[in-house]
Amino acid sequence: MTEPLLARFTADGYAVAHGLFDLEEVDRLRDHFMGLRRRGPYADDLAGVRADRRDPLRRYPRLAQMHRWDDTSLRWLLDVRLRSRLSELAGGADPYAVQTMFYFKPPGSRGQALHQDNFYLRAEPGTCLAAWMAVDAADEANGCMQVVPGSHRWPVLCTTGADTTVSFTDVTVPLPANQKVVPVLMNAGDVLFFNGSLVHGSAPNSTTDRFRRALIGHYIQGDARQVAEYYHPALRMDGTPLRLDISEGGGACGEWTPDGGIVNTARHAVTRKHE
Ligand SMILES: O=C(O)CCC(=O)C(=O)O
Repeated sequence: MTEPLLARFTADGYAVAHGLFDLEEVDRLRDHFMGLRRRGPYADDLAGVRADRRDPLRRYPRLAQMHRWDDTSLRWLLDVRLRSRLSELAGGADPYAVQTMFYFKPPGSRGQALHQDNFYLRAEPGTCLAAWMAVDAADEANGCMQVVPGSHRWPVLCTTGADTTVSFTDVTVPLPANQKVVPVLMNAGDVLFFNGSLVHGSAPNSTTDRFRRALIGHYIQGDARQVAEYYHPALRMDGTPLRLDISEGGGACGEWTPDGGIVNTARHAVTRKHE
């Protein structure tokens, strides 16, 4: 791993490994998942809340947990290039793999409101990590990832309602006034690694002709002893399953104070699967 990747991840809570997968490989993966989508539906598909008949996500719902039945997804989730970077970013120990997702994000589709992944995964102690691979070039027009640098130092925040005209999920996190949210521009084959507390999401795909596909792996740090039920069984990075405890919902969450601080006062609702 290059020192700058770890340094950026530590400072900002995210970092991009450029060109980690080559374009031929990404082309094959894109064809593979488009083929799976045509052959679907599958148990963990998600079009999102309030998807009316014209919503492009009705035709292209997100795939999830494909590694449980698709060998290509499993091999990608455990790929040595991801493994080596993830273990460096997690402090030297291999993480455990708990989720795959494929977002198609066709032209005209909604994005995903700002959120923190560990709100859903409830990995404890420690947190979760994501590897988000661009399958198409991603920019602001087609709804690239947006992140809040440094928010990995925040606790898991109490959620509020999201604007479902621009988000296929219905919860978001409130941000302090003037908080910077930055777009992450990526080429196909680049991988964005980010911490489970990092606030992130994406705006709609406002193009008429460009998909913004992404293949995503979620992991939990190797010292985690529990994770929400949806993510069981966790896998070691050699593919063998391991038993962890089930995290229950209802933990404390942070709220902003008027002077810009955070207090842990409220309690989360029950654990939900990652949306
Ligand atoms: O790809 C997106 O638009 C959002 C993905 C995301 O939030 C995630 O992988 O946790």
